[in-house]
Amino acid sequence: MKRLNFLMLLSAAAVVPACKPSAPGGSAAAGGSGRLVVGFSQIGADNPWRTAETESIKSEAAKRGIELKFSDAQGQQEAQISAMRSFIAQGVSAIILAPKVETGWDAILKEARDAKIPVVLVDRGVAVSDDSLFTTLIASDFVAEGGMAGAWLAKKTGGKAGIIQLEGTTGSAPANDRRKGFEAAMAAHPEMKILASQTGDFKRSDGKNVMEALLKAHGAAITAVYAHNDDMAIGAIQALEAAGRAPGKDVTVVSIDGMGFAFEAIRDGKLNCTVECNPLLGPMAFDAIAKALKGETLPKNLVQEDRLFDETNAAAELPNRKY
Ligand code: GYE
Repeated sequence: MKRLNFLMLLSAAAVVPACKPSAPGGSAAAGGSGRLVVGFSQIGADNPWRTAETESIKSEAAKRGIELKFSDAQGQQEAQISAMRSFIAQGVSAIILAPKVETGWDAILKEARDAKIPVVLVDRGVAVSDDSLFTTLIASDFVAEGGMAGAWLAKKTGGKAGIIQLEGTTGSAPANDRRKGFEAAMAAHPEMKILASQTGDFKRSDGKNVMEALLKAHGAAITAVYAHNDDMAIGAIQALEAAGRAPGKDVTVVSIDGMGFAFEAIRDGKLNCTVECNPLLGPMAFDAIAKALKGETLPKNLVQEDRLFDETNAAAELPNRKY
């Protein structure tokens, strides 16, 4: 199967310049070697989930003999836009974009479309006026993830809790939708109260700092933490322990991502539940690019299926974790 994809891409590389005259130079010109050239604009490297995604895309490109132009925007949307503009100017055959936030992409996506360069979105969606501005989005259903976390927490706490919600990066699709899904699940439980909801920017250190401040403000009323990713949950666990609380026992902690270290925290009794969100999107991203370059129309959303893990099933899964 891998071999087949590789051959498909090679033949796509050979025909692209001929059927896409307006793509500046096509793949052969951009690479100078006849290899397919793809640009990847990544948000940054601020947590292990994102690093796992970057690795997956880099290693899949290498496996398929594709030249990957990689740009790390260090958390800046403007830098992502500049990287995309540079990929377009260099005449790449396709672009992979992991968009930091949902809004502000219309103009640059239009530039890519005008240059006939397909853009595959990975891991986060965008809010654009016209969905022909991108080829496809390969991501999890974040509303469903938040809903799964919320339903699990309601069951675990018997429908009664004082909750701190640690949100992801403000304006990002996973923060918006994980909040939406969780809050919809809470709406059915009048005694599940969200005491405070604050961003920890998907970072462990921010999760810890925010949790420290919220522990001072809400003290013993806090009986649960819902973190939009595992890193912030680990930061919150550290803050809870420093404040003399027992995360996993007197404070129920639920998060999202399903990283290996979250499984270890479940094993250690400090984290109660994690909802998986797969970062290994390289194979699907390059399959999508191969199809797009052959002129196939792809579904707008290729949804990843996510599972939930807690003390009942995490130990059996831990040895199989790939990220
Ligand atoms: O949950 C988080 C990362 O966009 C799905 O971003 C991704 C999220 C992931 O920073 O850990």
